[in-house]
Amino acid sequence: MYTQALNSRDDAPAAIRPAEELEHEARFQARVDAEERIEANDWMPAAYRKTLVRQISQHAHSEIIGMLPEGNWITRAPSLRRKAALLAKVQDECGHGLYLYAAAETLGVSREELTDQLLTGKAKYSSIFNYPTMSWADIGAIGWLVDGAAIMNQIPLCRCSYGPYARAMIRVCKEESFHQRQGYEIMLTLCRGSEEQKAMAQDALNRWWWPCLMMFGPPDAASQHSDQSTKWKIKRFSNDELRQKFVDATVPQAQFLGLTLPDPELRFVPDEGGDGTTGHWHYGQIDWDEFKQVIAGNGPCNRDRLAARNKAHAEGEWVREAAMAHAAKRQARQQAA
Ligand code: FAQ
Repeated sequence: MYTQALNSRDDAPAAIRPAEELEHEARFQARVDAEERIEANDWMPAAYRKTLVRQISQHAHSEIIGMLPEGNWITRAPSLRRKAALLAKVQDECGHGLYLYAAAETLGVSREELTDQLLTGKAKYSSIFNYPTMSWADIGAIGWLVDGAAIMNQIPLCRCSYGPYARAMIRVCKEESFHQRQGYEIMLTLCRGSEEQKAMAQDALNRWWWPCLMMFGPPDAASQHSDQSTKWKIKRFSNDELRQKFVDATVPQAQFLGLTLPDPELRFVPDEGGDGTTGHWHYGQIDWDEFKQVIAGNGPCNRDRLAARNKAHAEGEWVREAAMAHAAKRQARQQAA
C-alpha cells in the first residue's frame, strides 16, 4: 500500500527531514498554490496521499452503501416510469463508487483492500445512509436533499488539486443533478396530490432534514482535517460554509413545495448593512451527539447496511471467480497468439 509514498516522510519533524525532501514539499505546495493539477505519478507528500485515500475511499463506500436505502424501494415504486428512473439512479451510484475506487487505486491502494475495510466495518461512509427509508416520499426526500447536499459538497471537488479525483467528480456531479431533480419532482407530485400524500412528504422532510445537515461533517472548529485539506486545495470550502450554502438554497425550495422545515429557529438574517436581498438562513442546533453515535456504528441502520453489503459480497463470489477465470483465459489466448 502507498507504494509511491516511500519517498516522503512528512510526518517526521522538519528538523530531521532531509533538505531534499523539504524542497520537494515546497515545490509541491507551490504547484498546488498555482492551481496546477497533481497527477498520479507526480511527487506528493505521504500525508497528502493518505488524506486522499481516506476521503476518496469514504466517498466511494458512501456511494456503494448509498444504493441500499433506495434499492429497497425499486420493487415498490408507484409506476413503471418511477421504477425506471430509480433503477437508473441506483445504477449511477454504483458507477460513482467504481470511478471513485479507480481514482483511489491511482494512489497505490488496491480495491480489495478498500472493500475489505468497508466490509469489516473499519472504514467510514456517509452518516446519512444509516437512516431507514420508511415511505415512498423518502425516495423523493433523498433525491432532493441527500443528492442536493452531495452536489453542494462535490461541485467544489471538481477543482480538487488531485487530477483523477477532480475529473471523476465532473461526471458524478452531472448525474447527481439528474438525481436531485427526480427527487424534487417526486416531492412536488406528492405536495400537489392528496392531503395524505402531502403529509407523507412533510413526514419525510421532518426525518431527513437534520441528518442531511450532518452530511457536511462536524462544525469547522471540530473538523480535524479541514485546515490541511484546504491548504492542499482538496477542500475549497469549510464544512460550515457548505452547510450554510445548502440551507440557503434549500429553504426557498421547501417554501415552493409548501412544506415546513422542522426547525423552529429557522429565520432569514439579512447581511449587515445590506438591503435585504442578500443574507443567510439562520438554523438551529444540530444534534452532534446523534452524529457521533451514527459514525461510531450505532445509527438506526448501521448493522443492517453492513450485513446487506457482506451478504451481497459473499453472493457475488462466483461472479468474481468467473470474471477472473475469463480474464486469465483471454490473456493466455492473447499470449499464445
Ligand atoms: N459521515 O475533519 P472532518 C452521496 C468524518 S456521497 C461519516 O471534517 P473531512 C451521493 C470524517 O471522515 C456522500 N463520517 O473530515 C449519494 C473524519 O473521520 P476520519 C459522501 C463523517 O474529510 C446520494 C471525521 O469525521 N460524500 O451522498 C461525516 O475534512 C444519494 C472528521 O471530519 C463524500 O464523501 C459524515 N457525514 O470532511 C449516494 C464527499 N462527516 O476519516 C446515494 C467527499 C465527517 O478522520 C444516494 N468527502 N466525517 O476517521 C468530503 O468532502 C469530506 O470527507 C467531508 C468530511 C466533508 C465528508
